[in-house]
Amino acid sequence: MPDTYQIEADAALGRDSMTLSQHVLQQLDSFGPEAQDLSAIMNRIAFAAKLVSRRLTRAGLVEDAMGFTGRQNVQGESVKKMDVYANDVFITVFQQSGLVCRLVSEEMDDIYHLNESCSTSRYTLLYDPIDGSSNVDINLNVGSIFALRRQQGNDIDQTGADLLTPGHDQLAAGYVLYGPSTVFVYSMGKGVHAFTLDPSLGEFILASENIQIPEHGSNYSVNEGNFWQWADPFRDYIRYMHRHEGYSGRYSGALVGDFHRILMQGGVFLYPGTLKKPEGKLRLLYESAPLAFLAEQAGGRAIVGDRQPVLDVQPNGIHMRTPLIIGSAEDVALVESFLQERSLEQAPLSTPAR
Ligand code: P6P
Repeated sequence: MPDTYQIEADAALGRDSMTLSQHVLQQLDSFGPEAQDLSAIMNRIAFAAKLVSRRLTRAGLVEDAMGFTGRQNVQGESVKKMDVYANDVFITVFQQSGLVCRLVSEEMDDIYHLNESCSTSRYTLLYDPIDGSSNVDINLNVGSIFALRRQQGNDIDQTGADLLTPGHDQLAAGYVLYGPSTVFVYSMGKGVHAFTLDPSLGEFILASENIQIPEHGSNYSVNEGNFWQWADPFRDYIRYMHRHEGYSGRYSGALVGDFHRILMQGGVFLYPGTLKKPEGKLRLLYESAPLAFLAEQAGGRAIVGDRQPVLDVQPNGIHMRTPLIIGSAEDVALVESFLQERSLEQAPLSTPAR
């Protein structure tokens, strides 16, 4: 009978040896060429995350790492130096890899073709290289968000029209949270799994498997500074939060950190449409849809302002925005009830009373 030390040592080795690439192969239950490619792609994303994490850790020490570039991106947002660095990292780690043919990034107006890989790869990576970059200069958490899609057809005209399909078509999705530790969360449609970067190994080590969002949580995460710009159902919902015990407002200004809290503790994150931006602020293809994929894989929900599931939305462009309500099933349903309430009031009288 092995002694306790041996059992604990074996458990530690077992845990420490479950790296991201091994986990992906285990998830795919295959060692075939496609599984190897997907494992290599996830490993490349993880390598990009390590480079970004290292830069963020040193940002206060490295000349010219923080602050603004003076440019605006396709979103009309001021571009931070860290946005540019992180975007360049993702391009660099996939160049000459043969793994990904096309890149779609918040920081690039158009699809970026890695032509040297397009003859061998059928994959497109869509990503927000640094989400929440306003937090970079004040050393608060930021993240990267990604989605992987398989190319449909040959995209001869290079318009990427095949990418404009609902989020159900995503092959994989995930994010990296750059916080006190760097956490890599992903799903390939078989549950949501989290890995923590062990700097001593330079590896992402499995931390949690098959994460489930609690059915309900006390957190509601929204920028209440936009209250005056919201439609009445959202104002009524926030008033309900204020008047009922058991709710806590938590909002970091960085979607990845706010969503990770919801994933682990439950609750709901909202970014409704506003008077200025009725379509909302968050981008569908590389922010809302990847997180919606994860939320549904973890037993939660994600809808847009008109109660449509995020994953059903038909994109009209690679930088399309949608409102986002995402989190625990019960807490999303509570927001939804206010949307239904309002639509019932506006509905014809024949609608049955609730
Ligand atoms: P606001 C960051 O710019 C971001 O895209 C998300 O990470 C975040 O949730 C949101 O915008 C914050 O926007 O309008 O509340 O500052």
